[in-house]
Amino acid sequence: MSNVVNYEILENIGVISVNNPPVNALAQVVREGILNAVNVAQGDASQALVLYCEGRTFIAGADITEFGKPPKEPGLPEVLLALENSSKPVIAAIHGTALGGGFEVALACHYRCAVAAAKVGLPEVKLGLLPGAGGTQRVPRLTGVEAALAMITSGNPVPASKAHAMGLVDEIIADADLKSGAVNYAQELVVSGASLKRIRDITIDPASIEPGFFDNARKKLALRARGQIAQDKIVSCLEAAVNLPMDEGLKRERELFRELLVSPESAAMRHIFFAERQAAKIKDLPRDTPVRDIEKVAIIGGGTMGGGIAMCFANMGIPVVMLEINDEALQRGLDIVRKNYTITVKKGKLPEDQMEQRIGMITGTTDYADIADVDLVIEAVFENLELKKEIFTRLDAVCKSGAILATNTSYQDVDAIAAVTDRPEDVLGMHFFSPANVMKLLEVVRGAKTADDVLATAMKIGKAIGKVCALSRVCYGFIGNRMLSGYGREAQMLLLDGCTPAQVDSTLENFGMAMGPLAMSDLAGLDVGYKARQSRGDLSDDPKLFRMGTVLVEMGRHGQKTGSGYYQYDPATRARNSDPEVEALIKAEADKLGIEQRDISAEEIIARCFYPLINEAALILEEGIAQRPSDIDVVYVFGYAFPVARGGPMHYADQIGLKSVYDKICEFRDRYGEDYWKLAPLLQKLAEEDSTFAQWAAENS
Ligand code: 3H9
Repeated sequence: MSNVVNYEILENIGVISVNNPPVNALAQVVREGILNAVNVAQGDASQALVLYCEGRTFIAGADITEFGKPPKEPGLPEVLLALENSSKPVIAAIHGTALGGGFEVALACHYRCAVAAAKVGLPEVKLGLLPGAGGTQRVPRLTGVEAALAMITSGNPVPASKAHAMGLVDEIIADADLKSGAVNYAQELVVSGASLKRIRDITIDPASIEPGFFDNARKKLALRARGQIAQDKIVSCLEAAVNLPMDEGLKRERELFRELLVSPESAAMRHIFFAERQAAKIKDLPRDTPVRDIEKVAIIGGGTMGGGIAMCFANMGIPVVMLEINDEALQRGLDIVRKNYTITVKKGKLPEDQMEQRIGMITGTTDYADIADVDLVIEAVFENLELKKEIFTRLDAVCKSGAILATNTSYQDVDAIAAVTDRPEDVLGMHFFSPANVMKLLEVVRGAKTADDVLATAMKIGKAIGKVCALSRVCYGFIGNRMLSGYGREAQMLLLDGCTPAQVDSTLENFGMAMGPLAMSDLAGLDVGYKARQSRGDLSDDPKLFRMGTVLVEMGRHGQKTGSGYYQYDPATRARNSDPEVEALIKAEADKLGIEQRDISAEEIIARCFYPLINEAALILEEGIAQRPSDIDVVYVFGYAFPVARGGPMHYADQIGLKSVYDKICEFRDRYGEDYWKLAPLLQKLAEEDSTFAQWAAENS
């Protein structure tokens, strides 16, 4: 037997132990090892079998790195069949996270026991897949179809206690040592003469399903998970679980799993899975770079951003001091935090006592002396470089030696901020995205002098508070906002060229964006962009540039907050409606500028809006601002709601082909001029070599 899977007999129980770090994924050697062990156990003295995993977790799923490669025997279904058909009861002993194929292994066993801290789940949908080894057939037989639908289409893991209540887990093991606890449980089952409980023997009565249930589910999912084709196929599998015998249901599930496995959506989502983990690694920092302890945090500024950041730490039980300029502003900040938590409680996502506990983690002050002992300060005041410099001068004077001083700036020069301190090595950017307690992305901005342990600490604490971290060097807007500039510009230019706001937004929403750029500007406030443009000296004075955004603000149409912007908003429901007045206004502005309006295709809208992102990203890579193309994808998927099923702008560009992106940009350059469409040399080079960003990354890793 391989070292990866061991088999031993403890008293009268055969114990199969899997040891395939880091997460015991079901690589070929694991599948083969389990199959062999089950076969051996059929002829030995054991009276029951326990399937147990060493290390931090039970099997966390199929080995995703094997997807797309030629399949190797034995396949997972064969292993599951052997477990299910064992003549002796098999008990899965779960700790950590039993996920995907790992949980499907457990479901093929006759019993499942788990430690209280364990979680079980079928997260395949997050990889653009569906559970391909019986999950869609066995879970509904235990939980009922509705609960199974919720579990499989969300992909979210379920804690052991809930799984127990749902019937997915038979026993919670209280022993500190799971292995011996599971062996004891197995012995109890043997003594009681427990039967071979096979989930396949349960049938679901089709009459128990309300008419229209599956159609309604499909409609809801199409809205919630735009562009994610796996959702619809999961519904089909559940229908099969209700209407077909088990083996036919399994066959249907397998067919649909295979279709998804070769889909571009799943390739994109698997790309993002690995990209997210890769982004957390800093190329020139060894994995064992020391980190500083973060036990107390200060947030400077109690606005929406500061309040959201404070919540991220409070949620993890890390005490936070919020510092504001005066008592009134401080109270406002603390009130924002309470309001946000109250909304979460009302949605049923947080028990009230936990809300009070979390709010209790956040104290307030107006005195810098009160933050002298914190380990990390995050400044989150408004975007004014002089103000930020003033704050960092004060922080330098008051904070203890070794404290990390971070700015949450979205645009400003982190090096200029660091330079006002006597400890630029302790300074970096930690750029959260609004609302900070919700958005997953954290751009960690490395200053010219930022120390290695400061960076490593920021990455670690970012992960601890549930963020996906990506590293950026210093430039105006860092990775994300720097790229965004061309996207917003073209969305507005398209209006002058003949599009309506609804046409631009709905095209990009059909592409998969959660919200189109013009509706998004209305949400953020058109005055925000207007003010930001006024403070920039480097923008061209071309009257076409950001024309409609400027005109609307000057008319008092600031977006949702004034009830109108690019759209009109229903005061009661906030629903957006096209506004003929805006459409006439756009036409009038185009006339004034001598622009002949024309019909514009969806294809052009997509290219005009997204290709500037791709071109700017190529510059960002060449300049070394981002470490890798996949980091840029992570920034866009987690910070800007770029559709995960497209894999981020760089993966998307590789899929369409860089030559085709390049040719289109050349066409736009010839039509609109080099000021707006200046080709990135890296994009040109890769296009001419018929290469991809992924290939470039592999050569430059
Ligand atoms: C499936 O099961 C299909 C079946 O239905 C049907 C089959 C027929 N494979 O996340 P971490 C690596 S689909 C290969 O940082 P954590 C990961 O890349 C699968 N590698 O740790 C990283 O590598 P590195 C369904 C994997 O503690 C390292 O392990 N299952 C896999 O924060 C540590 O990962 C899932 O989707 C894998 N399955 O979180 C579960 N999983 O160190 C996916 C991880 O080189 N996994 N790696 O960067 C997870 O959600 C998290 O990894 C987990 C641990 C919660 C388990």
